[in-house]
Amino acid sequence: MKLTYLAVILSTAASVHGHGYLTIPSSRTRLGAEAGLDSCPECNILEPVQAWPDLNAAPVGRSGPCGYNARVSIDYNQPTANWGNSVVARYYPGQVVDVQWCVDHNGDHGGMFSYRICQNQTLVNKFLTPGYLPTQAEKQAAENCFEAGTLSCTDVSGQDCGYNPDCSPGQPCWRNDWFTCNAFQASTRRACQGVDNAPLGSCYTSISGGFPVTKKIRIPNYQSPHTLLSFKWNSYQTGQIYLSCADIAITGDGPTSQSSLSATTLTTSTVSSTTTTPSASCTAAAASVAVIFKERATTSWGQVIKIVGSIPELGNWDPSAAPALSASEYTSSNPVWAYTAHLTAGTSFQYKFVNVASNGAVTWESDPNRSFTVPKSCSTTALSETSWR
Ligand SMILES: *[C@@H]1O[C@H](CO)[C@@H](O)[C@H](O)[C@H]1NC(C)=O
Ligand SMILES: *[C@@H]1O[C@H](CO)[C@@H](O)[C@H](O)[C@H]1NC(C)=O
Ligand SMILES: [Cu+2]
Repeated sequence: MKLTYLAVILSTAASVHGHGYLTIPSSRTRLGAEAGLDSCPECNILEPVQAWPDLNAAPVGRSGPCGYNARVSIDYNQPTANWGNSVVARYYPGQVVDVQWCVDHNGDHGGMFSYRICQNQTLVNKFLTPGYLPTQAEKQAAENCFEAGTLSCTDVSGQDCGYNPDCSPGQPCWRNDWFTCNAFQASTRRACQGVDNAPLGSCYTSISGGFPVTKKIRIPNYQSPHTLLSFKWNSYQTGQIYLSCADIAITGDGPTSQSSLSATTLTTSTVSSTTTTPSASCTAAAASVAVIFKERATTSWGQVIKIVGSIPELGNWDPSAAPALSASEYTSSNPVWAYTAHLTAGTSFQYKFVNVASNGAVTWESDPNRSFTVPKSCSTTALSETSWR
C-alpha cells in the first residue's frame, strides 16, 4: 500500500492557513470544535508528507484515519466523552447519502478527496474503545483497511466526480485545481464561489470562513451498529493530508416511508409496526432525521416544485442545487408535492418553495421565508402541509 516515505520539504505555500474537515455527518473533529475544545477544526493535518500524486504513499503516522490536531494536541482516534461513544448518523446498506466537508477560504490547496469505510470491525473497534489510544501500528492497519474501502464517487449515478480518486492520472476526473474557483493558481479569483455556490461561512472554519463541499456517497453493503466514515483530502499544493472521521451505524432497517417499505419488509417475517420508534441505541442529540415536507401547489405540466433554503441539503438558496419535490401523490383534487430530507438534528434553517418551469424560469414564493429547526429525535418528522403563497 505505502511504499517509501518521502519527506517533502515544504515550500512557503504551506503557510499557517487552514484547511478542511468533515462536517456532515458530524465528524469527531466537528464535535471537538462544537465542544469548545478544538479552536481550529480545519487544522487536522498530516504533514510533511508526499500527498500527491500517489494518494496512498504516505504513512498515516499518529494522524490515523480520524486525524490528529497538533495545534490543540487532540488525537481524534481516541474516543472521549465528547466523541466516539455513540453514532451521529444511521444509514442502511446501499443508501445514497449526502456528505459534506468544509474547506477554509484561505486554505484551499486543491487535490483530491475521498470517503472511506473499513469493513473490518476488529480493526475499527480499536477506535471505539472508550479512552483507548490506538497504537501507531493499529492506526496504520486501520488506514490500510480504509484505503481498501474507498467509496467510489461513480457508485452514485450522475454525480460529478472531479476531485475524486476514482480514476487514473491523465483522465479528466483526475483533478488538481482548486475546489472553490476551478482556477488553480488564479490568485485573484481565490475562493470566489465554492463548489456548492454557497456563500462564504456556510460551514464553520476558524480562520477565514468555510465553503461547503457537498457530495453523495453510496453506503456499502455492510452492516455494523457502530463503525467509522473516514474523510481524507490529499492536498495538491502542499505536502499535507487532512483526515477526519465520523461515528456512524449501518443497519438493515432501510427506508421507513410508506412508498419504499414494500421491497425491504416483504422478505422479513417479523414486520412490526415500529417504523418510527427510535432504537435503543439511537442517540437523539446527533442523529440524521428524516423530515417530510408537503406543499400544496397547483402546477401546470412541466413545472416542478423545489424546496430551496439556507442549508446545503436545500441548495444554499440556489434553486439549481435544490432538491425537487415528488408529485407521486399529486392529483387535480389534491395537488400535493412531497419531499423527505435527511437533516442533522438541531439544525435551524430558512426555506421557500419555488416553482421551476420547463424552460428553467424560477418563481419564488412570497415573503416571509419559512423556517424550521430539525428536532433532536430519531423519528421521522412530518411538517404540517403548507400551501403555496
Ligand atoms: C481484520 O483484521 C484483523 C486484525 O488485523 C485480522 O486478524 C483479520 O483477519 C481481519 N479480518 C478480515 C475479515 O479481514
Ligand atoms: C429570506 O432569506 C434570504 C436569504 O438569506 C434573504 O436574502 C431574504 O432577505 C430573506 N427574506 C426575508 C423576508 O427575510
Ligand atoms: Cu492549509
